[in-house]
Amino acid sequence: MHAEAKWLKDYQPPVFEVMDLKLRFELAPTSTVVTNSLCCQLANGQVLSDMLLDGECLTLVSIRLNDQLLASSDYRVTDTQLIIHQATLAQAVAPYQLDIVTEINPQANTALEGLYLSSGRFCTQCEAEGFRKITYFFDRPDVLTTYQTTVIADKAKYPTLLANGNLVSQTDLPDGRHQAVWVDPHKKPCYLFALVAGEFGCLTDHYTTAEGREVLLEIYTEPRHLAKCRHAMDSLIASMKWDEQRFGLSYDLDRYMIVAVDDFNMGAMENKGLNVFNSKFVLADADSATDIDSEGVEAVIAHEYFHNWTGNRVTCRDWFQLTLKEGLTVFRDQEFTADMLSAPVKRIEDVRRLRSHQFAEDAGPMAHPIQPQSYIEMNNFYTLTVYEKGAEVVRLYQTLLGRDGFRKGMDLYFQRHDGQAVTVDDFRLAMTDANGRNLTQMQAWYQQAGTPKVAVKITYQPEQQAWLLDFEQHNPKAPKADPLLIPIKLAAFDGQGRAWSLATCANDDAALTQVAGEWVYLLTEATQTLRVTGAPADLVWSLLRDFSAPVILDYAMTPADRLHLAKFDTDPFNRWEMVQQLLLADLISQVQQHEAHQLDSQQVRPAEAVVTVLKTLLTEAITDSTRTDVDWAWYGYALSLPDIGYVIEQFEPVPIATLLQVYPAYQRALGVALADLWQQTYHTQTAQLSTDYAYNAQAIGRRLLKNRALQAWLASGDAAAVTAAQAQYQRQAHMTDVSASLQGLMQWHEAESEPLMQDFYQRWADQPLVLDKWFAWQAGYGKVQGLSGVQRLLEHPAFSWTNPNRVRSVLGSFARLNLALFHQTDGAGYQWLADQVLRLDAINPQVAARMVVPLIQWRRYQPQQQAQMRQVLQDLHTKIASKDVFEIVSKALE
Ligand code: 0A1
Ligand code: ZN
Repeated sequence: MHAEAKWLKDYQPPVFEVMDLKLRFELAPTSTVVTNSLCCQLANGQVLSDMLLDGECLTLVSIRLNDQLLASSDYRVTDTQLIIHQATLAQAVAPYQLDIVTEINPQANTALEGLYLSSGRFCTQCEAEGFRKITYFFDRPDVLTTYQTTVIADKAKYPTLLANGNLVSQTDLPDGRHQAVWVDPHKKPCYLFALVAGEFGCLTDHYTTAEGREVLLEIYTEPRHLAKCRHAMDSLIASMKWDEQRFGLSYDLDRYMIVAVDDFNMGAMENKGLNVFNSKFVLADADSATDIDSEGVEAVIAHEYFHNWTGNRVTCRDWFQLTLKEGLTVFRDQEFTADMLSAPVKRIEDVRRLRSHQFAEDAGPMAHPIQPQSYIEMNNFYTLTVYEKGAEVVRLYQTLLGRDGFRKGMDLYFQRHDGQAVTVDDFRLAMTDANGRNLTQMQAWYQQAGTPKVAVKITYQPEQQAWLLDFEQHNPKAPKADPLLIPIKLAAFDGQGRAWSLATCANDDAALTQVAGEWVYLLTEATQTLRVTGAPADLVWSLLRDFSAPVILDYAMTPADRLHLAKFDTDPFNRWEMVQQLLLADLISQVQQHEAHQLDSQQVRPAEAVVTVLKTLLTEAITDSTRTDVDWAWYGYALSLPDIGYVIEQFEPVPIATLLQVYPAYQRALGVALADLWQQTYHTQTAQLSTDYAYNAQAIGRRLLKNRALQAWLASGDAAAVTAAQAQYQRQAHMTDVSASLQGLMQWHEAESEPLMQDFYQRWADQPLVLDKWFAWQAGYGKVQGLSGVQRLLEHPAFSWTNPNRVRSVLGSFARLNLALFHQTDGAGYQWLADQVLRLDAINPQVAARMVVPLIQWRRYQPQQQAQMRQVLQDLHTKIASKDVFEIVSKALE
């Protein structure tokens, strides 16, 4: 296969400017007719040339130019373009009025890009380049125009007809059809276009903006799911209010619509005034959704809403700027969730995810800067790097400038660029100019792939009472790259655990500044030393507090210092971090000993220091269990092992077979060592939780800690834990508890989980989102039946290759969680996944490209796994049809 890459350096501004676009859809499942009336002229300073309109999988019916039917010699059609010859245009008078009629087949569209059907309902997905599968157009984000959309369909089958903007008319037509006309007054790029038609129920509410605009809020879903939309609506209202309070940003149309569909490639899409969502991020009630699901709904609803300003009002010049809207919008949704629930816990969750997944991406063959330089398939670049690392880079501005300075920068950004398609440099300049700060060095964060490392050495000179903190930054993926601007938030605590004020030290280092009451040391050079004089000898340094930059801190702390900070640090993030580092160091050392044959799995057990810390935490949690001012989720996370994904990253090469023995053995031993305390924590937290479900930080935190304790107690093998988990399942209090009991049993007592899993299936067979869990748990934790058990899931009548959520729940969970089967020694796990990717590629390349990712890390493993994975990838490379999978597999084999 041959596929061309697109490069940022080749960017050219558009030749034509579009003044207006009118679209008319006559909807029918296998043959929808699209009439596109577009009015355009040469853009400023451009000279006439051929007009190139993007279009794929379209059947051209006719083209008129200024009302004259064009002959086939006036234009040319390729697989990807409609080209109207310069000579044809030269004979016409500008502005050019083009009327293009095409036909498409939504029912055959299993790639779910463009116009497609989800459970008989029409919907669209245009980002990144899906609009070209709907009609011929300039499918690029820097061509903005106003849209009028007329939707015509059978009224009985498709009673609801929606498009962007405001509804201007709705009329009945002959033959049982009806039509709706929508007008979006805001200029937008075509990736924000949306259309929806079908049978829906609708939950409505209202919001009055700070500017006094009355906004109608509507959530559309399958009628039977209407009762599950309340949480999404509350989240939307909270987001609208938050954006006004924090950023002074109000909504700008009279209507805000959200539509939930079951078949969707990603989480959701911020189309102007008409968001289309994967139903997973809309539907949630206590019975059917876990706390994590509900938090996901709240965050994604907010994320899409926030895009209205960061993405829609100010959009991207080209797709290389994707992080301009995504990094910024993820940062905004993170800040929102922090304000809604618990800020430290949200930070911990985000950093865990970043380290377990984004760091791996940044260390593997798909590593790219947050502003990539090239791509073959843009859809492959909706990555953790662009989104999550991008959000960390936006956070750096706030860390450097403070909240007020950041807000000033945002205000200037909107003042300058509202209605424009801009670049990440424009964002940086707005931050720079609003604050009078030179932020040129921030540019490097956009240009380097790889996770930077910051090595720290700390020494004390008693004669001078001076502390020397030596910092050295380097990026293994970009060894020659310029140094980055890295803010290190820091503090120090004395022997009694009292915070030592850096203000009292004699210090004239300009790189040490105070931002919003926190000390920040700015790294700008490859090596730098901070000298702090007049300070006592017993200080323990707390570095990179609140994870102030997305780097790997290489700092060999003593276990005693870690324990000291775990106890006294005033930054909850770093207190958590210290416990995690103790656990991680212990785990790594046991894996190494096992590799060196100094230890077998039976002998794996946590070090005394680890047991002591966890014991202290558990005892606190038990003693304080009635208190209502405690962040219980913090305890839940502090008492959890580092993700296996993060542990895997600590090794090169990864001794996967050993790791897969040691990690569960360690979990088991930790369960045994503290079994009584896990049990008591479980019971004391259960006693504090009301049987009624409440969605707030306290209750969520208590459930998280309680279920973490159940997990650990189950791992201990104690029969009483099994009974407790079974009883928790039988109580059916809410999905958070049901899910925790089943997952715990499946992981540690698979045989006992079986009757409950059957019961679960009976209860939930008609609820796709809940059934996804049933598939995911078996694919992720089922071991007894080996690979054939996973294969059987694909043959289950409820499995569907065309539903991305279902596919992810089996293939995704298998490769991410069922590591023992995925890495089984004969390599059959790799082969199985590759076979499924190949099959999926013919149906939905975008999702197939995501599913292949676990295989591309092959170079990180030991020779046997390397050879097996490489073989499987090479084989796939020769067979694959889509450029989506091709790009990823090619990069992996480079
Ligand atoms: N812009 C959306 C995510 C999204 C991206 C690509 C899609 O299709 C390829 C769909 C949705 C967001 O950030 O929410
Ligand atoms: Zn987004």
